[in-house]
Amino acid sequence: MIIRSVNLETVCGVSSRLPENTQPEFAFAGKSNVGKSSLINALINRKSYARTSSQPGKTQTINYYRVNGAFYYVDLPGYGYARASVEVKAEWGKMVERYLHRSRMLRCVFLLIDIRHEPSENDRMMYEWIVSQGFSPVLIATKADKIKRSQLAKQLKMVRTGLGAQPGTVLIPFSAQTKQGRDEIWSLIEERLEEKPELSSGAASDPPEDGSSAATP
Ligand SMILES: Nc1nc2c(ncn2[C@@H]2O[C@H](COP(=O)(O)OP(=O)(O)O)[C@@H](O)[C@H]2O)c(=O)[nH]1
Ligand SMILES: [Mg+2]
Repeated sequence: MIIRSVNLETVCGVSSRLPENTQPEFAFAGKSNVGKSSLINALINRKSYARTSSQPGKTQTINYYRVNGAFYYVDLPGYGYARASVEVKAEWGKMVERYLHRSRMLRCVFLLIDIRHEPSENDRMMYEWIVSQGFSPVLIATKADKIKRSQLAKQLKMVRTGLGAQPGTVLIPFSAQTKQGRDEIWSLIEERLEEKPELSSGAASDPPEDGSSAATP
């Protein structure tokens, strides 16, 4: 994929309105430090455009990077800081849920899991949220350079099983260091750009399931 331009176009805080983009979005979800920003940097061919290694407790935002004036990479806030306060965790959940529920232009959600570790309770919850909003997440096993080649198959199986991933779920090992997996992810993005959205009905017009829905503006 040829990257001609990248722009950090929108940064949304907890209470900000989500932008009503008219171009396709590709979202990146996963726990803090799993490598979301590093993956986005690799996909836009920049060393450090998307911020890497943010500090714990930092303000949680949804960042929209517009690429080639044609589509967006959406960096979702990370989860799983043990030290994050209960309020921060609740805010994070609301933001991510609202994003998944509302974004009509969302073409694909990438869920990143560290290839070295068994998926956590939070990872499974994230997986379930994505599925329950009607998407089939593409799994990215990050930091593939940190394991031996001989361990690859075993670790990928652990990620799949640990998440309880549906059969046929795409799982791509990736390394920001060696760029292993980048071409495969690019091809997938190019394919999805050609296709119609995964959700045929407008998710945003769905009535909330109950009064406690987080998806209220
Ligand atoms: N060895 C290695 N380190 C990585 C890789 N991806 C990310 N990291 C490191 O992991 C840390 C967190 O990465 P970051 O992209 O900020 O994670 P984020 O919090 O999910 O956005 C940083 O120190 C990165 O340099 C990778 O593929 N290989
Ligand atoms: Mg980041």
